[in-house]
Amino acid sequence: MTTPALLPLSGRRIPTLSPGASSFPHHRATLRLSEKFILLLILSAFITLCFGAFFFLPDNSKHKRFDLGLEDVLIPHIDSPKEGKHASGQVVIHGQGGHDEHRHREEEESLRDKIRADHERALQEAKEKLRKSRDELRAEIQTEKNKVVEDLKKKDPGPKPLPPVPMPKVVGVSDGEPPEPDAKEKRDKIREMMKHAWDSYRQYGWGHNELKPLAKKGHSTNIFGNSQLGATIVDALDTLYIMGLHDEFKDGQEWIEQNLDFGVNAEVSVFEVNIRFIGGLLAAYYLSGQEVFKLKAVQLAEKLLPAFNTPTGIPWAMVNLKSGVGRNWGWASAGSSILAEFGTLHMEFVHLTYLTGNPAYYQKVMHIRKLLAKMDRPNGLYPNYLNPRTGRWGQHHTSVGGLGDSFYEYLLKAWLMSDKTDTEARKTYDDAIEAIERHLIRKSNGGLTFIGEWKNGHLERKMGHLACFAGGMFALGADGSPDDKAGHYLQLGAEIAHTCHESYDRTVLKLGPEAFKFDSGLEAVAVRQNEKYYILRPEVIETYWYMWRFTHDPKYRQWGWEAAQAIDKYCRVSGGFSGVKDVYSSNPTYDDVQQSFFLAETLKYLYLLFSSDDLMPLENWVFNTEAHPLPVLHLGNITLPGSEPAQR
Ligand code: DMJ
Repeated sequence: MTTPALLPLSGRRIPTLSPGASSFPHHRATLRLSEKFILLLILSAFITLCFGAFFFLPDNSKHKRFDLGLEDVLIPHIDSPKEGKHASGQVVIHGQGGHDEHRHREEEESLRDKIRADHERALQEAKEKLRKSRDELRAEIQTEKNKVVEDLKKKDPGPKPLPPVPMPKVVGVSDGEPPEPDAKEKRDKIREMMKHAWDSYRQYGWGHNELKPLAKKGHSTNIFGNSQLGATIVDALDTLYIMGLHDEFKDGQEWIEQNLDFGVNAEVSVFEVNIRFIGGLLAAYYLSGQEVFKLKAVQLAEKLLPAFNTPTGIPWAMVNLKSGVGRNWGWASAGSSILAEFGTLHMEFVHLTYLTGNPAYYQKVMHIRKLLAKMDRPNGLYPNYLNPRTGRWGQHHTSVGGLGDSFYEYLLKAWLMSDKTDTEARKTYDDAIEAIERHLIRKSNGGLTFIGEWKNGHLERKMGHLACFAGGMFALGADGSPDDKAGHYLQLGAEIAHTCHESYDRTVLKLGPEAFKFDSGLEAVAVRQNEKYYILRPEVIETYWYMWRFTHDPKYRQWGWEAAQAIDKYCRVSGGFSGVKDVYSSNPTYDDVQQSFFLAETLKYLYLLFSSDDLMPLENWVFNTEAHPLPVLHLGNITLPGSEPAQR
């Protein structure tokens, strides 16, 4: 399960060889080598002895035989000054007679002396070797072996070190202590909640993906392929760092160094692993500067690449980390891939290309963008399903909530993350939002702005908790929107924040349901039992935070605090925090899952809401859809490798 640890060595990185692991092939090579060495030794001694014996034969016979051989092979035949073929077929050079003959004799003599001296020296060396004791010989062989191992190490320095890239300026990783004592107190409380969530996981679920806070044991779901990848550790790292929980951060880092292995036979969700693991590891790397996070992110990213081997280059939803075999969710329309899944890779993949110099990541996401740009869009809307074999849309269902949400988010964030140079992404975002506003956003009879869902030509007046993130997205995208509509989009963000707050406020627990309706006299309330749950989701609090940053309207802190109190009151148990099954019941039952995104997102957004704005300023950081902050890449006139015409 362990991977070779990397240690710095004079500016480069080479693997430390663990015994019996990566050193094994070298060991085999040296064994073969020592056998060869002994054979060679014996052979050279034998040959030398033969030659030696030959030289010590009586002079006459020795000279005669030698002359014959040399003449036949080396000495030019003297006949004519031209080169030509002898009757025997040998190539001969014809010379001039007596003087030459004398010179040849001298040359022959000196050559003979040289050969004799060489052979005598070789014989002497062989004799000395044979005089050496076994131990001396062994020691010599060992020295030779070590030399070979060293040479091999030099030739094979293990995993290719990543190219040095300028670390983007990481601004705003400050303490962020708010000047208002009241905000400080609330922030301390959020930090305490994070401690409780982390400590509980540490105690009962360490190494598992998530925690069952009531059963007090590990938990996992199919998005992680039922393998123990420590999702909560990876997802929580940057929150711990931002909150200054450095011992806990170190604990997490140690687990990752020693245990996080992606060579497992696990079928994982490409999207979830990208946003939680790659996003989490990259953010931890940028915040802490610890190389291990970057290396793990790259190792994992390599495992995801086979998912793109489809006829269209639209990735499969799932991939087996070991075999690289991909497939789609059984429930997805007509074997389709999901818009919010294949459309939520851009931020992380651009950073991967930036950090590794490998153009593959950038090219994969740009290929997806190009392919989507060429497709017809019903009413300008993007359906949630796209078949990766045929390249055709599946069911015409459009949503800014589940299945669609972060696709739109990443168009905007691609532009922001590129220091606003990726204008293609911005234009695609603007066009998509315009169509969404025209076809999906409505006002309820009670005056609440909501985002419905488009299903086969019909607007469903239902909004999911997931769609509540869009309030923050509209506010974040306000600046830079076309036709001077910045004020309009900030207002739209505020209206969505208000509606989502209503969905919380109209429940018994003051926590929002999974989905709520604006139909038949209903205003922001859930109807079906299976829509009444709250699973510690972040989207409403996320929107409060963005709205706070852009307006500093104190109501957003107030609303955030209401949610924090409700979570602490109704979701907190002795073994962590749990989701609840019915937010309209005063006596709710627990779902017994502490989701990893509770630590990655919900608590992070709450903490930032009560911090000063100089902690993670939005000019320098862009939060991925799992709230993992990635720095804006001020690439200037540097082009990313692969930014030439995209290929697959
Ligand atoms: C998170 O994993 C991400 O925010 C994702 O984009 C949507 N759902 C969950 C949280 O609800």
